[in-house]
Amino acid sequence: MLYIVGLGLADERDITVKGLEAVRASERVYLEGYTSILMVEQQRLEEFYGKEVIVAHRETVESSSDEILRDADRINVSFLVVGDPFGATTHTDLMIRAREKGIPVKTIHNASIMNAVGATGLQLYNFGQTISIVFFTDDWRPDSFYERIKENATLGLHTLCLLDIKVREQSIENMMRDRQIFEPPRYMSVNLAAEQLLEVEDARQQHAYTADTIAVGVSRLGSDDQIIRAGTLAQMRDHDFGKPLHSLVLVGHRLHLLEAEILRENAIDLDSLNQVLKRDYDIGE
Ligand SMILES: *[C@@H]1O[C@H](CO)[C@@H](O)[C@H](O)[C@H]1NC(C)=O
Ligand SMILES: CC(=O)N[C@H]1CO[C@H](CO)[C@@H](O)[C@@H]1O
Ligand SMILES: CC(=O)N[C@H]1CO[C@H](CO)[C@@H](O)[C@@H]1O
Repeated sequence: MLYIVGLGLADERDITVKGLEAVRASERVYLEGYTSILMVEQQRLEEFYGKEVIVAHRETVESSSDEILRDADRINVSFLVVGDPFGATTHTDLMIRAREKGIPVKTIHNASIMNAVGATGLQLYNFGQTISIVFFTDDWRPDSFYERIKENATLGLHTLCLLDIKVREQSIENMMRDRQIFEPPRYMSVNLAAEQLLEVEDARQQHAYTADTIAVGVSRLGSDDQIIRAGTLAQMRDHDFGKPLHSLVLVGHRLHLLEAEILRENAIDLDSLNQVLKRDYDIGE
């Protein structure tokens, strides 16, 4: 059996009981090390699970799926995924390869940012499409998310923005020389995401959002030191959210009374938030 196991959001103890049983019954345990990061060391996972954990980087999952699936028609292999297996990236590729080899696959879910974002007090039913924001470079500033935010905004829906993570990036020089030397990991902050969003709005000028659009910045969701703060996009650009991982929600203009109440509770600055709520948002029952 190939078990694809969601690990939850924060630490080694977020795994479900079912997930832990699968891991303990597996001969080999892989940890997907690229779509996201867990806030704990690999060693703590190994101690808690009582198993060696092999980190599978992007290269490994794509080029060594044979190795990952080796003998899984006879033994159990677990593939651990931070968050939920079907959170941001799906693992369809690995599932298809397993199926081709006649290996049964079982998925064990756990929390991911896609549902944990409900901790902001915004109702999951009122979210539109999720978008990803990547680090802009001098000559690569992809902004296709803009159209999708605009659609959300038209319907008054909230938009979850997943922020870029760069791990195991190689410099051009190291890549050309085929040296396995990697740059330090980078995690996009709420500050940078807000800045890039505002830059795109400045360029497009179609009012999908403005510096006054209300947003909720979150960091380390699911951990003991999580931060959830609401304010305008301009405030998101400056407020300190501390260590990674960060995510951002753009708040749609149709708000339930209770959603507005929790935004106020989490306000960076209550007066300015109230002003914008009153002026730009439709608060209903
Ligand atoms: C695979 O896992 C299942 C359930 O977790 C267990 O019953 C079974 O004995 C395991 N198979 C092997 C070969 O370890
Ligand atoms: C969504 C989900 O299944 N979350 C579970 C993740 O695991 C923890 C602990 O094992 C559970 O408490 C959550 O309910
Ligand atoms: C195009 C559109 O509907 N834009 C709306 C997006 O949401 C803001 C509030 O966040 C509204 O003021 C805009 O009219």
